[in-house]
Amino acid sequence: MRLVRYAAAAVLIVFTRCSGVQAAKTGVTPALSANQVVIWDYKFKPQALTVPVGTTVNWVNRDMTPHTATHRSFSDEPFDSGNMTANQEYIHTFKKPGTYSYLCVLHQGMTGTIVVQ
Ligand SMILES: [Cu+2]
Repeated sequence: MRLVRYAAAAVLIVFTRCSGVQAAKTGVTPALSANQVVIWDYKFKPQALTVPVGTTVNWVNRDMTPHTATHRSFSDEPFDSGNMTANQEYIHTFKKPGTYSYLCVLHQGMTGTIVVQ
């Protein structure tokens, strides 16, 4: 009887550990809201986003590392989030149609595009 209880406890522990691993795997990518760019693992997700004129786009940094979303321009609407620390957000409202390429000034391989129609 004592042995059966021990075995049942062992099975429960193994089961709990396995389901814990599965939860961690499915929880890797943070959920995206409409008109939101999530910064995750040194990438802008989605990398390209198309929105109508007048849309407010929200960036949120889910990395522990600071990042920026920066579009420097004299010809259309420049924007610059400045350094976003972990979980910090930045918003910009796009008033003119165009293709806005942007990057993280701290990691210049991190690039994204907002297409405003
Ligand atoms: Cu960065």
